[in-house]
Parts: sequence; structure tokens; C-alpha cells
Amino acid sequence: RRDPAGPGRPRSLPALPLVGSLLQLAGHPQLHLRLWRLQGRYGSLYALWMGSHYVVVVNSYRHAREVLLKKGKAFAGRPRTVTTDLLSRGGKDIAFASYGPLWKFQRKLVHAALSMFGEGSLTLERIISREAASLCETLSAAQDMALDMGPELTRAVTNVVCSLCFNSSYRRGDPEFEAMLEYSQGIVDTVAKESLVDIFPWLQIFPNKDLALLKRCLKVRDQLLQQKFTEHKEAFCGDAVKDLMDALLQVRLSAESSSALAPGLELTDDHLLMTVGDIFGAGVETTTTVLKWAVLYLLHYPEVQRKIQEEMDQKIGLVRHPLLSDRPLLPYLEATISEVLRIRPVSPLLIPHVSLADTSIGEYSIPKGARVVINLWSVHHDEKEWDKPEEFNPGRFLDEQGQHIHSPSPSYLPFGAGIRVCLGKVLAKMELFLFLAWVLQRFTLECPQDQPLPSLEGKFGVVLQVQKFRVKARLRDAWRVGS
Ligand code: HEM
Ligand code: PLO
Repeated sequence: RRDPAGPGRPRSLPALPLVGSLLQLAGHPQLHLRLWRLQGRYGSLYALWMGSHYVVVVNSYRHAREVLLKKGKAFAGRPRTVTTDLLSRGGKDIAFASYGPLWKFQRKLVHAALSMFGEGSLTLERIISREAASLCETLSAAQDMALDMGPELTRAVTNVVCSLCFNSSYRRGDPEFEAMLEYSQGIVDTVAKESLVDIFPWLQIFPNKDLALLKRCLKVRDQLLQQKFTEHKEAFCGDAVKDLMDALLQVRLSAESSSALAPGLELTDDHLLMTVGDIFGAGVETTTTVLKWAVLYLLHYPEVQRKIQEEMDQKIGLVRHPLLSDRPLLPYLEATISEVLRIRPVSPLLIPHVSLADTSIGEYSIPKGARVVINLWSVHHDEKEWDKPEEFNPGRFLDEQGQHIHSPSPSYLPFGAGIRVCLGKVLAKMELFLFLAWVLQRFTLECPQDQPLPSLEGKFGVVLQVQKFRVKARLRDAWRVGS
């Protein structure tokens, strides 16, 4: 079975019996950086062994596109791991479910529900703007204080997905929201860490205290999800669909009567719960993380912030609120968002893919069942594709006139691509644009006096986390006079 040098296979890291290539990776918590640097010795496509799992690591966009787009279906599987099985009750969600008819059905359902709730219509814009206004109020009240914006950004984003999923929202200091903040942090800190590292549960390489923490957090999450589910089931009458939860309940009803699902397939309560859990979890953690990265980079690059504000002053002014239809008017803000997503990809290794049949990448043969890790960090920091990749430069996404955004290199996949592409891409982009536009129209974000600029180093995990930092939100002069 262990045939790393099989004919036509990618070059492999040295592998020991049982633990595989663990020795090369242990002691490197920033796994995306370690895998990026290993290219120097092994080339951009290489393999390694995690215990009995054969893992192929892709570091170039050419190979990434082949895996995600050209041969998307052949690589559409997902591995089963101890922690993601706990999170998703054995893959009954979307993100950690392997390829199959139920996964396809769930994806289609959520996609349809998201479109219904407003991608393109005014509903989502209204929900996001309401939260943006409330965020600005909080910032106003905390003016000139050194504020940790983390919880405030999280609440704004959470309320958007909460409205979408459950037709509800949280106020400041709501104990249920505080509980959610805590459990979600615990999950982010522990889940999927072992997709590369814990190979044999019986070797117990994965720290048991992490597993205990994950189980504790999941218990709290499950209670919360179950409560929302029960409330919706009791109130559900079939015609007034108010949110994603209702939409899923309704589709299940009609799927049962119209046999939209093949015989033998069933959308159980667990499937519905885990699907909403995914959208809620992904909806909160990803967008919040990008907003924090954006704020952090604006502290480091005040001239970028100034340019965004100048553009807004010219095109929108101070009298009215920013709207989604302003996106073409604010290319520099859009370019800044693109650059944040490039330089600090939220999902630096995507979620591992699995080959569903014997196949190939480039000239290398890949056996069925191989785990394929796409290193988005490498794709976004490739020196052959990007001029000074570690430099934060929104201008690289603008055309010569500075009027339109475009990627100067195809080596850019912040949301993945192909049949596993992010389901929330449109929603996430709406949120990033509106939240940043609202905040920067009113406030200038600064590093509190006498404090060093916070670190730009991320913390690797299922999302690339930002270290905690404080910000001073100063009301812009025009708003001081006007108010
Ligand atoms: C998957 C990025 C926001 C829902 C993914 C993947 C990436 C990604 C890279 C993995 C693709 C792969 O494994 O090949 C992002 C970024 C976001 C964001 C950068 C924010 C800026 C969201 C939001 C939602 C969402 C707001 C929910 C509404 C999902 C789901 C999947 C996914 C359900 C799993 C898809 C599947 O496995 O079939 N996202 N995402 N994401 N995302 Fe997002
Ligand atoms: C975030 C913590 C939540 O409590 C649970 C959760 C659900 C879905 C996960 C998400 C977490 C992290 C980001 C993920 C998302 C599914 C798709 C998304 C992995 C673990 C990305 C970026 O791929």
C-alpha cells in the first residue's frame, strides 16, 4: 500500500511506518507556511503520508485549476476525520460531506434559498444595512476609546446570518450571543486540525484536551440549533417561508410528496440541522475574519484608507448611505477587499478534497482515495504570478485608469472554484462591501496612541485567524460638524 515512489507519482516526503511524514510537519503550527516552504525541496506538487493516508499537496494555480475545475468531479470527495465527523454528525452537512446525491440536493436547496432571500433582491441589502447602521452607532458610542472591534463585527455579521437562517437577531450583551461567541471560538480552535495530523485515533497524536473542548462546544451549539429547529417546526405552516430553516422544512415536505429524492435517500432532521449549522458557522466565522483582516490592514496602510474615503466622498458624498448599486462607483474599495482576500486567504488550505477515482494532476498519476490539499497561500503568494506578493497593494487589482477591478493573475481563488466552490460567495461580497463602506464613510480607523501596530501574522486553523487588536474609531470631521 505504501508506494510513494509508484510509477508517475508526485515526489514524496520521507515517510516512516505508522506516523508517515509527521516528523516533517510536527512543531510547525503554521501548516500553510510549512507546506509552502517545502516546495523549495520537493517542487510545487508533492505527496506525503499521514499515517495510512496518502496526501497530495498542490501549490500552483495550474494544478489547483485542474483539480477544482477541469477534473472537479473526480476530486469532489471529502475525507472523513474524527473532528469533522463530530461537527457534522458523520458528514450530514454540506462542507464536510463527501460527494453524493444527498450532498448535491442539500447544496441545491441552500443555493435556491439564498437566492430567494435576496441575492439580487433588496432583502439582504436591507438586513445588512440595518446591521451596518447599528455597528456605526456602537462605534460612535465608543468613540476615541481603544476598542476591540472583534465582538462588534461578529455581532453584526452574526445578525445577518441569524436573520437569514432563523429570522432572529441578537442585541449587545445577549447571553445567547455570548455563549455562541465562546463555543464557536472553541470549534475554530479545534476542528479539522487533524485532517493532516491525527491519523490514527489510537495513536492519540491529536491532543485529547482539544477533543474534549470540541465536544463541550458542540454540546452548546447543538442545544442552540435544536432549540431553533423545534421553534420553527412548531410554528411552521407551510406557506409563509420566513428564513432558511423554514425553506428547508418546506422543501423536505415537498420532496417527500414529489419524490425529488431517489428511493432510499432521506433528508433527516440531522441533515437539516447540520446544513443550517454549516451556513451559520461559515456565515459568521469567514466574513468576520475577513473584516478583521481588512481593518488591520487599514491600520497599517492609512494611505489606502484615505484613498477609499476620498473615492467615497467624491462618488457618494455624506448625505446618503452606501448602497450595493454603488459597487461599480467604488473600484478602489472593491480592489482593497480583493487584496485582503489575496494576502490573507481565510481558508488557506481550503477543505481537503478526495479523489473519487484513479486520475491525474499534470503528468502525475493520483490514486483513488488520495487526499488533495490545495495550498491557497502558495497560490496567492507565487512570485512568478504576483509582483512582491507580501506587499499589500490594492492598486494591483485596478486597470490603468483605476476604474475597473480585475485580477492581474489567474492565480487567485479566494472562494475556491468548481463544484465545491463557496456557497456564500455572493453574500460574503455584499457584506464585506456594505460593512466597510458604512464604517469608512463615517469613521477613520487608527491604532490607539502609544501602541505598536498589531501583528499581521495569522494563526492557522480551519480559518486563518487574526490576533486580537484594538482600534480607535474617530468620527470624521464632516460628521462631527453635521451631527
Ligand atoms: C466552502 C471561502 C464565506 C458557505 C468554502 C471554501 C472556501 C470558502 C475557500 C472551500 C472550497 C473547497 O473546499 O474547494 C469563503 C470566503 C468567505 C466565505 C473567503 C468570506 C469572505 C461564506 C459564507 C457562507 C459560506 C458567508 C454561507 C452563507 C460555504 C459552504 C462551503 C464553503 C457551505 C462548503 C461547500 C462544499 O463543500 O460544497 N468557502 N467562504 N462561505 N463555504 Fe465559504
Ligand atoms: C466555524 C465554527 C462554527 O462553529 C462551525 C463551522 C461550520 C462550518 C465551517 C466553519 C466552522 C469554518 C469555515 C468553513 C465552514 C464550512 C466552509 C468554510 C470550513 C468550523 C470554509 C472557509 O471552507
